[in-house]
Amino acid sequence: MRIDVISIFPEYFAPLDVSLIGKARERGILDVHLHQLRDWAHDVHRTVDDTPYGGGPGMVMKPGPWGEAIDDVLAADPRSRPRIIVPTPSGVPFTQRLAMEYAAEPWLLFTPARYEGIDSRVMAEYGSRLRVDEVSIGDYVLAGGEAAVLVMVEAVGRLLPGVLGNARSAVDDSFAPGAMENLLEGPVYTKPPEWRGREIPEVLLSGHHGRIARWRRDEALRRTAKNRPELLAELDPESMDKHDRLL
Ligand code: 6GU
Repeated sequence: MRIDVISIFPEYFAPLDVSLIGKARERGILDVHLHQLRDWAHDVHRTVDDTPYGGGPGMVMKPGPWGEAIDDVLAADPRSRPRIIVPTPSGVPFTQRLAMEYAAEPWLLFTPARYEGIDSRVMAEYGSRLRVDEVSIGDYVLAGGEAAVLVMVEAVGRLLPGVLGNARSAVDDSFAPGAMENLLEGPVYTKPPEWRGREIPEVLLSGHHGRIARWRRDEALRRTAKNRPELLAELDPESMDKHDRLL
């Protein structure tokens, strides 16, 4: 997969050199291209923002530099087209479902903004030619879209074939489609069997796979009811087990 990011802070993406995503890049699974938006601003101050039409606080990112930058990135591979992802707190929620959709794309282009966002004509212009998604990572406001891009690249990158050491680890994720869809993962334990007087749940030592699966599902239901009660309402009745109790 190819990923392009256009930003006034390309240094912000240094973490993409590290860990899971860094390894995926070394192994050629991910091809990341970072671009400095100001390279497409042509005045001496390399200006990328201006005051908002209609008044109001803050600044808006000018369409000119974004248009030229995106055109040049699109020209890098005229035989293909990226899905464009515009991070904004006003966007649709970024979910595991969307991460899986993005993981199936050959090319993603992220356009994180600072200030009050990008002149809306940019999204209208490219939205008429390619898929443009305005996406939010949660109900809070960041100073810019860069941190949101790091979040999305990590969520997408770990789904690419060959990135996770153990392909099953993505299968059992909270929010992954399947029997446990919309249930949070329950608690996990490792050695030693006793730590500071605390023992691990006995069932995990039983070797009884049926009882362990039942226990894990009960814990997932309990944790979901406690931390995310609204998710229980969305549980697919088809995915419910006859032994499920919603306590
Ligand atoms: Cl994608 N950008 C900004 N600036 N704030 C956010 C966000 C994105 N998602 C949640 N808050």
